[in-house]
Amino acid sequence: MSKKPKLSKNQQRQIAANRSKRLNSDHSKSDQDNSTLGDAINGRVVSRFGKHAIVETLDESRDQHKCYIRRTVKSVVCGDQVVFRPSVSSEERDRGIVETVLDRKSTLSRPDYYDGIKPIAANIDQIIVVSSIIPALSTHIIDRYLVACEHAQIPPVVVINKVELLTPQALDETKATLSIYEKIGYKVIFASCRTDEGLAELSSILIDKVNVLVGQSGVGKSSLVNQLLPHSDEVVGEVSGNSGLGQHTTTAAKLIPFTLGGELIDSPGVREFGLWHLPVEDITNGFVEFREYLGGCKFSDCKHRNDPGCLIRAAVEEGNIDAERYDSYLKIVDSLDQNRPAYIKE
Ligand SMILES: Nc1nc2c(ncn2[C@@H]2O[C@H](COP(=O)(O)OP(=O)(O)O)[C@@H](O)[C@H]2O)c(=O)[nH]1
Ligand SMILES: [Mg+2]
Ligand SMILES: [Zn+2]
Repeated sequence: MSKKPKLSKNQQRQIAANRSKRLNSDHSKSDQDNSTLGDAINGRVVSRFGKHAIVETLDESRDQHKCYIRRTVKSVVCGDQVVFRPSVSSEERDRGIVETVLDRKSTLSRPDYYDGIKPIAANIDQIIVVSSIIPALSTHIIDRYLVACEHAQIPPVVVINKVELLTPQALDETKATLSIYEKIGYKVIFASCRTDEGLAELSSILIDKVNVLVGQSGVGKSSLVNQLLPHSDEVVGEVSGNSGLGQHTTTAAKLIPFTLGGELIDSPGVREFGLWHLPVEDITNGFVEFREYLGGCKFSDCKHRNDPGCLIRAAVEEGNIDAERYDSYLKIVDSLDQNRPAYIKE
């Protein structure tokens, strides 16, 4: 049960109205005198905070401009492709302005108590799902992230970190367990920040892509970023603040180039992106190996449990769908009902 008070529809509407009134009232600077603005050009948002965005030009120079955001622009997030007018004034307080946001090819979102589902980053090419041997390897948690990636339609890669802690025999067993992911089309990389195992392979798949790293606290995300970006100074061993529902993440998402190529979008909000706000059908679709059977069950509202004529269940029994993945699926569906906030209908 959520500890948050339940608000009525009317109360929620009132809060949203008050909020947007407040946001619009102190926006006078965002429509500053046009004489300090240059011609409109294309750019990309590399950082987003408060009423500002840092926009980088797309040419070799990659000049960065601090910009306000035009009132008519609904949302701007890190990774967005935008049209903006840079400031041509020498006054530090003058800013450029983001005029429009181009269509996103992918969006990472998170639930927000007042605003519903809120985008947190855009145009991500690949999600690195990090898991580790210690505290404990959980394929169920990997499955949850994979579903979220499938839903966002962003290809994931699975990284298992801290493998130097395993005996050769235990490593073989772990590889056998995880071969199920390779069978259904996911790449799995076994890595160690201690021995550098797998890091060259990981580096090579990041090149030319905008990446995010997700995974539970303690699996080694910051350690991996430090290996891939030696000057990044990520704090290792730090548990990121609980930026749960309704609380705003204070650390801005930012886009950082990797030393060997490719880029990383990082922020606590991005790292914690999850799937509890999804409807059941999206969970089902998020299990890629289920897809070929969907629509074929005897009953159109099949829950894929003990329903007669269920093709998913039959595929599990025949060994065509991995039983652990199927259990994982049921567990995720069961967990949804407990976590779904009042404003999202099933
Ligand atoms: N044994 C071992 N420990 C690691 C490895 N990578 C990270 N750690 C340790 O795991 C802990 C959590 O790492 P951190 O990078 O902060 O994880 P994050 O919470 O995902 O950012 C720290 O004590 C790291 O030193 C690894 O490859 N092997
Ligand atoms: Mg960390
Ligand atoms: Zn079914």
